Amino acid sequence: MIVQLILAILFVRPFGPPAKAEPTLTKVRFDRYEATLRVPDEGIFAGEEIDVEFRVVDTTQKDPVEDGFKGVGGIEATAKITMPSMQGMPAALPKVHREGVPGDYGIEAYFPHGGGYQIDLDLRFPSGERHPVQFLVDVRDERKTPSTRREPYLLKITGGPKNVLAKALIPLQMQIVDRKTGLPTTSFDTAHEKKFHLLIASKDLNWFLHEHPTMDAGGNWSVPVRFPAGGEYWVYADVAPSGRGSRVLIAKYKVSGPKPTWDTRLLRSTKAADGGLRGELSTLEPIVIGMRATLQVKLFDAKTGKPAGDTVPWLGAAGHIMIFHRDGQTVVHSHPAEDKESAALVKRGIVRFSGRFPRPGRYKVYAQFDWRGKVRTLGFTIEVKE
Ligand SMILES: [Cu+2]
Repeated sequence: MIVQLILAILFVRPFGPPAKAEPTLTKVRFDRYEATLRVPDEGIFAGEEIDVEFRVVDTTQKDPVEDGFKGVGGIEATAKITMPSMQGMPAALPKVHREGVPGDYGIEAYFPHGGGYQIDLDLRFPSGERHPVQFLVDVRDERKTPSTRREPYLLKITGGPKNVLAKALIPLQMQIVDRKTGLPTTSFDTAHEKKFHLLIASKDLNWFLHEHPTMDAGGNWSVPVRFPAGGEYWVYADVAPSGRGSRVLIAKYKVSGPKPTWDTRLLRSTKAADGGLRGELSTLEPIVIGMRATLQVKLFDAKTGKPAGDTVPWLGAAGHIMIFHRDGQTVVHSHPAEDKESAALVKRGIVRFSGRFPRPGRYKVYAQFDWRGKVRTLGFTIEVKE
């Protein structure tokens, strides 16, 4: 036992388990058929609408023209896109259309961020046969060239006084606009018990707010907000328009008034406290850009110094973590690890999250926990190296 422990310390500590790569599966055989997902050579990028093609062939029939098997035309298909590593994330139900060549089909997909996705297809053949098919794809992080990025939705801050003053309580009014129609979206899926998670951060990222606005029938979202100082703010809408999957939309907002009184430098810090709850942030393995990594927050009662194992679930999870790159425009999606081991650790004051860092640089990490009747917010700053 002791030997094992020493070995574990010796071997696990210095190297750590490798960051997690995502499995891929793009060719599936079923019955006498074969379905192939055609991932472009350059890969699939997050934050772009893309037509992902797949082909279904009958392996008992040779195609005399095309060097291969005969395509199966006339299939009616529905698709569902999910992320196995993020159980709470609403599924996207993209349209599937037939291409000109029999056997070729296209999925009108959109992947909100990099990582491993599962595509489930329900194929209904003209013969009456019905086959479920599952693909696994690894989606690359967003490319930097803005021209190629076309998020189909837009966060529009609509109402409120023209000149917003710091420290005044104002109704922040927003719409999620469908770029194609120019109209506000009125139907959303629920993620972590809410349809709209509103995150606001000062431009320096050191002030942070997490709220849940309410919507009227016309798609107008509203929430009272008190901005603490003059300056620029990032407004993030974490929403899932019905059937279109989860995404984070970003807008900028300007507030007039005196400058912040807080330290606006983004200094590295892995320790934080709020309302008597103290937290320490660490990573279980060295962070590799673009790979899944585990973040761990150890919680303590600041008064006694003892582990705080008495946090309770909030919005359907043991804790929530929001991570922003210094540029304010790169938001890292992270969710609590959802295995038995993790649940047992929470009782010992240890909460683990799975996250993926797309770029090197400094990141602000906000972890929130429901502890002794209140939501506590712990702000950390970490550096991710190339
Ligand atoms: Cu929320």
